[in-house]
Amino acid sequence: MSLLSFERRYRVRGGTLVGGDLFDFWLGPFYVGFFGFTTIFFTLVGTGLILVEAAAGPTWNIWKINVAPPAMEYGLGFAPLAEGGYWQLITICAIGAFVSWALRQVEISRKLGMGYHVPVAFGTAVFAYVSLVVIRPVLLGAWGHGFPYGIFTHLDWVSNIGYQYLHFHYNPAHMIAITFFFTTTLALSLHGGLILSALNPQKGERVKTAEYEDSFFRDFIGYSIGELGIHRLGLFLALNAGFWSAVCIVASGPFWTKGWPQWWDWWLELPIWNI
Ligand code: UQ2
Repeated sequence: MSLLSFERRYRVRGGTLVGGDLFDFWLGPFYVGFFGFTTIFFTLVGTGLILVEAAAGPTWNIWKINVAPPAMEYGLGFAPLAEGGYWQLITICAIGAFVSWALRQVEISRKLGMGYHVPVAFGTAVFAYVSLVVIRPVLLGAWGHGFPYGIFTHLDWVSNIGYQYLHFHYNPAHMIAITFFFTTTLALSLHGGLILSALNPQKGERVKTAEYEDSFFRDFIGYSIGELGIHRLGLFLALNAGFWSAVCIVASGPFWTKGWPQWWDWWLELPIWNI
């Protein structure tokens, strides 16, 4: 079945969460849906607000443009536009666009009778962002704890928060997150390498089957995780990378205020050292 005839066959009505049949149509290759509209709406408004704030700011240098969150004094209230209000509206638009994008994935999954793995995966990345600009600021009592929207300024923010906890690499959840990020790249490089080695042969060579892929890893390390298994592992590793990133930053402040090196004092305080 060619791709076009497949798409015609599976471009079915229904599966919408909101709006019934009203938004249930395609624009060229794109499914629209209610959440297609809300995605476009929030994206245009949010991007427009960034441009408005940039126009009021001191520079058009792309590296230096900055949209700062409100000062701590505003707590969890609304700030005047030029004093963090733009940041607040832009954050609302960003979350609106990201959540709309995820719900559009849900509608397409329902339409096709597929699992929700894609929106769950994307939702984990959205959760990591929301933990930085909503969950942690709310737990700390001020929107000023959110990170600034600027290329250099968000790097400065990360650096400053790191130093605030003396040595962020001692944060155990940060360690776990990094380990998952690195293991994700290991798994994807193994998988990508294996698939290309089998399915993209030299001119005149035959494409190799899944048995070759299994045999490679059985010969190599005595174990093959399998065609389905490698994708389960990849999703597991990637979701955990995002999840533990969220945990490590929400822990910093709301649940731990000292330097992260001191967290490890529990080891020195174990009663066994007093024997
Ligand atoms: C595999 C397999 C694949 C793969 C890969 C493996 C046929 C096409 C990459 C090998 C992966 C293993 C053994 C797991 C490694 C574990 C970690 C934590 C990185 O067996 O089956 O399918 O792509």
